[in-house]
Amino acid sequence: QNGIERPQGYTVSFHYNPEVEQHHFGSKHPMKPWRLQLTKQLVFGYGLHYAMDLNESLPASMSELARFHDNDYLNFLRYIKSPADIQKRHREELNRYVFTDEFNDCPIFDGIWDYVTLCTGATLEAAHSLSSGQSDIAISWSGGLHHAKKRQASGFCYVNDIVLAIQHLLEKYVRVLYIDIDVHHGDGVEAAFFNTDRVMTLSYHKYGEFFPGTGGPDDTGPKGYTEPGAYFSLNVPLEDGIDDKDYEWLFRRITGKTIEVYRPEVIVLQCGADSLGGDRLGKFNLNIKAHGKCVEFVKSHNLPILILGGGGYTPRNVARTWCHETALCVGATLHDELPSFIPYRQAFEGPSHGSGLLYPELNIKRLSHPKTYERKDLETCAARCEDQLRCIAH
Ligand code: V1S
Ligand code: CA
Ligand code: ZN
Repeated sequence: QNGIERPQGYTVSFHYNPEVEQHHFGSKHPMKPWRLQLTKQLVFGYGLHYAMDLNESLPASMSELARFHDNDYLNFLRYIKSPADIQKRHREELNRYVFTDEFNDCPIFDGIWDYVTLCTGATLEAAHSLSSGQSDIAISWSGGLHHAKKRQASGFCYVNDIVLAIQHLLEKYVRVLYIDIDVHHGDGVEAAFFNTDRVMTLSYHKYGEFFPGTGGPDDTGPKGYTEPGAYFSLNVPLEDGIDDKDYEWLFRRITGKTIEVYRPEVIVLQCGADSLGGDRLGKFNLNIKAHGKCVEFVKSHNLPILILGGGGYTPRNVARTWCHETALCVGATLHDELPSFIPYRQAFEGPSHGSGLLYPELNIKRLSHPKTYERKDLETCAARCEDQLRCIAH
């Protein structure tokens, strides 16, 4: 079994459906579902599947999706059949629900309903695995689609699997902490639980002339300060070029304090890999190990964790990151040389010049964005978050 053993004392489950990987948003679109195939190939190539319960999940049902989403919106996604359909029918609905232009964030593509129901099905199954006590850490890399709203697609996300999973977890747990390390603000999740203190949302993201434009320092929840959700939305807006050392320092300080003050019973961690250096859309400079340190830190609190994917637009780096984080979940140490027998091994190359792997290792280092902040900005940011957390301490 390649030296990979089952973790002792806790169970990790892995939820996926290989059909998801076959869908295409379009050649110019940054979202590439085949990054999930690369991830799975690495996970299996390293033998990590021996250390987890593997679950090929079913699509989510209409009634499961309707627990958050509007029926008319779901029916639109369900019955729009192909891009050709768009030309003939649905023009009015299209503008209402997904907008349209040449570089559309949320295009209609073949099999869109299968895609959204399969992504959501994997996350819901993972949430159920936690709530039923079957696993202690449940992983769904096709989930983490944090921008989708009740009746509108946004930022490559059509159905908000995270909101649906948290709704399920709330049937068992009193307090759910949602942490989001995608480079974008987790606006859809924040909005869905804005008015409750049973879900605390904590998002780290780039802020300022960057999609979706929300998640500023004053975005802390409803402004009537006696309302239940007041102060339970915590946002950490960051500048371009944040590096490993600074991000780790900030993440440990703010997340540690949040867990101490909020005392969640379960944690949902969105691990968007667009916060890595070298990402096609992101602006941060994190390396794979630093991204993984966030997973390790959350895991060290010994609470049930739902681990989700999200953004990540340089597929070879996304696969490396999520494989490394799967290994952290099961407690395995991986050798740095990529397994030699994985299919499409050349997909792990960088922009290559000639034959042979340019980046044959798991832990490649990529720095690409100039740093545009100073240490004192981070101190101010951390202090402001701690002030906010004092408002909910009881
Ligand atoms: N940044 C960025 C970006 N790039 C694109 C894009 C590029 C090419 C295409 F063919 C289609 C779209 N869209 C955006 C962003 C949306 C980012 C979504 C991130 C999702 C996530 O990682 O957080 C979770 C999965 N959209 C915009 O910036 C909006 C526009 C304002 C500019 C781009 N055009 C295409 C739409 C309007
Ligand atoms: Ca985020
Ligand atoms: Zn993102």
